Amino acid sequence: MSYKLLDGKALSTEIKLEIKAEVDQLLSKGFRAPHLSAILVGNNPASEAYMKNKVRSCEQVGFSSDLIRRPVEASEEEILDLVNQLNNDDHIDGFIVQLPLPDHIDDNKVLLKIDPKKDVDGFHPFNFGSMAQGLDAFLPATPYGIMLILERYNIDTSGKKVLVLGRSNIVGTPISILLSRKSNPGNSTVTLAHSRTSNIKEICKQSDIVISALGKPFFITADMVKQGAVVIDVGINRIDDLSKKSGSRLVGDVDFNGVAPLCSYITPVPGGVGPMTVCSLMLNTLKAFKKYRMPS
Ligand code: BQF
Repeated sequence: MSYKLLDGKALSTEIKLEIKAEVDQLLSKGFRAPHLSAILVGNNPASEAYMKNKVRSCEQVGFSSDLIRRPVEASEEEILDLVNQLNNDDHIDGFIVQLPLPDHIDDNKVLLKIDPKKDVDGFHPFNFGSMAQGLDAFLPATPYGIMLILERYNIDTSGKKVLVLGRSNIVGTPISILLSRKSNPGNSTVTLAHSRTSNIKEICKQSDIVISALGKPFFITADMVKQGAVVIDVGINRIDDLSKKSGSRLVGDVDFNGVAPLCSYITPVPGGVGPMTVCSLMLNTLKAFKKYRMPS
């Protein structure tokens, strides 16, 4: 039937223009531009692509930024020292450590070392806890992006049955918390499903809103989706496609062609949640600047 696309690409462009206008205002008042730094360890091709998106978005909104590269052999101690330096650098409003880190470096140890005031990815347990209690916090970028999509498209979440697939600290767990809260978007009845959940198909078929963050291409098929459902596809999976020059293409967790005709709203991949994730990082950086760098 006729579904509406939740166009994250267009929405992120719109929000980035709003951020740019705010940055121009700051500059005209004599403030410096907000600054985002990023640490990239190694040269994982997906991470390189994500970093490019982030640096380009900084340019679009008028932030200054810098990408700090370390070789894949960098020691954990070296990265912890670097985090400490960025924590203490007054010219940096926020910074991120691009994940995944090489196996010999403990992600959690590094994330714990980030000053929560500069933690614009919202991964520090302090920000996670503040978010869970409904206090002011940096929201993790992907859940924040999903909330923005729901808000700007006026999707009613109150009293709705939401199914979240995947329980990562970065996506599944926080979005399930945010949508459970007494807020708008929010006030949903949330089910958090994962690899040990039985009857996923049945639960999915009864859900008004499905948010998939599994990383399994074509996992959500038409037989699992209720007529009129809202489907948010967080998956970013590269699959072989010999019809493409590159030999591959990106797909989500959802069999888009089969599922979309059943939906009231659905996000595409690419161009859905992904661009909103990057946009949310810009919003968090602006927030860090305003909250901790401006006189109140
Ligand atoms: C799009 C990410 C998994 C693990 C680590 C636009 C991005 C992706 C897709 C992007 C992601 C995913 C990022 C599209 C950043 C989102 O057009 O569909 C932008 O750059 N993302 C990341 O930094 O680390 C990840 C996913």
